[in-house]
Amino acid sequence: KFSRDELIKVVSTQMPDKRWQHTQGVMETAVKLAEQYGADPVKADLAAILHDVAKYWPIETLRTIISDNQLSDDLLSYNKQLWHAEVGAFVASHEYGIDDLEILDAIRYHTAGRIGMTLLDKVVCLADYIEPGRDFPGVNNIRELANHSLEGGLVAGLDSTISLLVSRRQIIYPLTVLARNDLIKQME
Ligand code: DGI
Ligand code: FE
Ligand code: FE
Ligand code: FE
Repeated sequence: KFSRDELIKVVSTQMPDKRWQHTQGVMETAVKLAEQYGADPVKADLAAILHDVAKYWPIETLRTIISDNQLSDDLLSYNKQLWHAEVGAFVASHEYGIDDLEILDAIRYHTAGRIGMTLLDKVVCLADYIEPGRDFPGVNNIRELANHSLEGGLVAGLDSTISLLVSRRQIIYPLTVLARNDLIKQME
């Protein structure tokens, strides 16, 4: 079992400095959102530390881990950028001894989202959009919405991703659309 400090060490050494800075931003933001919206800040911190652990692994390594371990292999038919989340949850469990399913799910669904996102899923996914280092068109609007509504901020984040994919005529992973629709229903 890894201590928090050990996790920080092993995660930060498998990514470029810039990505580690992003991760630190997600840690800080996820803890704040957890405190504001009633999720567990300790779990939010751990999920944030690990969420992008596999982001810079070779794409063929990600593919092999997903297919050899019967992970959600429908992902393999969709954008490669989705794969690091599934593999991140797998290594958190199998390499780093994380046995808390809530933490593992928050890592697993931090990119795609899912139907019935838990409080912790929402906190980590939204923190990933709005951490202080993020700078994309519309990010300030999402930050503002996040001050008032966890679901509202997250829908705006997913909308920005979906719009970007549409504008590039890229395939959208269906679960992302289902996650977005489900969050809107929760807000009604
Ligand atoms: O890993 P990060 O860059 O911090 O953020 P992320 O895990 O949310 O990133 C993923 C990228 O995945 C994002 O720039 C958009 C891209 N992507 C490609 N297809 C999809 C997708 N994201 C979602 N949510 N759904 C897709 O179908
Ligand atoms: Fe990610
Ligand atoms: Fe991230
Ligand atoms: Fe406001």
